Amino acid sequence: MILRIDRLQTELPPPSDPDPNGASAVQELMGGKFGEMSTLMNYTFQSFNFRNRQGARPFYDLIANIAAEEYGHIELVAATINTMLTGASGSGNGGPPAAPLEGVKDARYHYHFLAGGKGAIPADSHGAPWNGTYVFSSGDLIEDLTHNYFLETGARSGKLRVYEMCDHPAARALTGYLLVRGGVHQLAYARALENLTGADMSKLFPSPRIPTSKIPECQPHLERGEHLKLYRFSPEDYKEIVAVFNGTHPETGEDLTVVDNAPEGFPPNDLPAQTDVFAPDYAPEEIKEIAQKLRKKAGLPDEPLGVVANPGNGGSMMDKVKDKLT
Ligand code: MN3
Repeated sequence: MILRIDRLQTELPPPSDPDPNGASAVQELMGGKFGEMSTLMNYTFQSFNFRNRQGARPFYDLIANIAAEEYGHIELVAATINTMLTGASGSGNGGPPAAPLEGVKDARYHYHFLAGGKGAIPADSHGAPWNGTYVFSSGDLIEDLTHNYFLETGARSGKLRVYEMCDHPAARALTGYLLVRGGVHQLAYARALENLTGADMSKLFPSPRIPTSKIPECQPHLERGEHLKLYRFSPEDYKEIVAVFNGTHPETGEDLTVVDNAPEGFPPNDLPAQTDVFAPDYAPEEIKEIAQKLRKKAGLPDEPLGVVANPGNGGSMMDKVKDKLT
């Protein structure tokens, strides 16, 4: 089972200038063949289907645990897309006969507005839905690990290309972080294969050659050693990862470590209501009132118990968001 923590794995900036076309490029990192839904579901199904777990425990623990981190990656990609869409289309006022969505008529990804409430969807940068054929779970451990190594290779190439296409601060923060973490996962699968077969994957296939040391948005993560750590996303389980994820980083020579907890994480930004798409309603104040009454009845304090990066700011943030398109 999965234990859920209401934090993001890395800090994202609050909404600034909306960038709906940039958000459509970021969709590739969500539902593209090499996106985060693919890494999540590949490792999830491989762990579900893993036979003779006790006999191969360190490898099972490694795959199952990386799957848990990938759940947090799809969450980050969604938060980035939603941030970039906040304020896109303009005023947010009025229903028919006004046309509050006219400002995004020429945006290249209408699903964000027509199918969703300026929210991420499980599809790629062209709107093709993510699909289960992207999952490779053969049952053969070496085959699966080799697939995973190259999946992480393709995933990191994709992140770099989105970085090169989008200079929106949220897209840059996302890709800077994911490039570093994808490097750890690529390395983890390389170490697993090396232990099983003797093949030194990072020497045989030194790809992709992404100079994270030259990417400014990677620096804070490198300084905190995020390129060396594999987190254990479970209070009690998956303790045998240490048997595989050890030794030194092939590029820097620093020691690899397993951290005995999930990362502390960062509170998400509370993104403001977008009334032109009825998200979460055409009159969000009414829902807020109902929630407040229910909260009171349940004996909860007046202030919401959830933690967000910008308490009390979700409603007024729209004022600060400039509209790029109209
Ligand atoms: Mn990932």
